[in-house]
Amino acid sequence: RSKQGFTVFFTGFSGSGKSTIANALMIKLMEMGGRPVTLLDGDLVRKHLSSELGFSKEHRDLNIRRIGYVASEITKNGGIALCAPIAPYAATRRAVREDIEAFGTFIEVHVATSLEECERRDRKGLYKLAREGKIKEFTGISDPYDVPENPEIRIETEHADVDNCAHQVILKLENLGLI
Ligand code: GGZ
Repeated sequence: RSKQGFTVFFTGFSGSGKSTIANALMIKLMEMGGRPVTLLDGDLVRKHLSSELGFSKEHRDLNIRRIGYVASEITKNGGIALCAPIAPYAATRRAVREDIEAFGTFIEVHVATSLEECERRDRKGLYKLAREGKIKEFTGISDPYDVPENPEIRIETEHADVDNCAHQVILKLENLGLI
């Protein structure tokens, strides 16, 4: 009997490491073979599915609900969906969880890199622009982020390398009998 589908949903600040960990996880899962793995990365979703959207609460919610819908279809068909948007609103994350749990397992992963650390790294220079007011509604600076209260996994990236972070997710998936 083939295994059920599932969605791993990463949430965290810009620059927290969501995409990097999700990519490393995707490679590990693909190497295991068997089931298709789809990565719905924040950047690519914004480009291909949500190009008309900005960063108001309404637009972020629409973006997240679209990601949730695609992930639920993948999950329904027995696949693996990895999502990596900021997803700042707890209520919206809960709605996506409900959409997906109708068909399979939802694993919320809080990439808990602190705002201070994300801003210190500032890989894309966006925090600087946000501080200068050149980017409005920037998550953590001038827009909210609801810290997940009960994620299935919380990753403290300041104490682990990328491979180790991805491995933490693999262990959880094994424990749940999903892989
Ligand atoms: C947050 C923004 C903003 C604002 C542009 N706030 O590090 P990045 O660049 O590549 O990731 C961020 C990405 C956030 O898009 P998401 O689709 O993940 O957000 S949400 O889940 O809230 O819909 C950042 C960039 O877009 N970016 N402006 N104002 N991040």
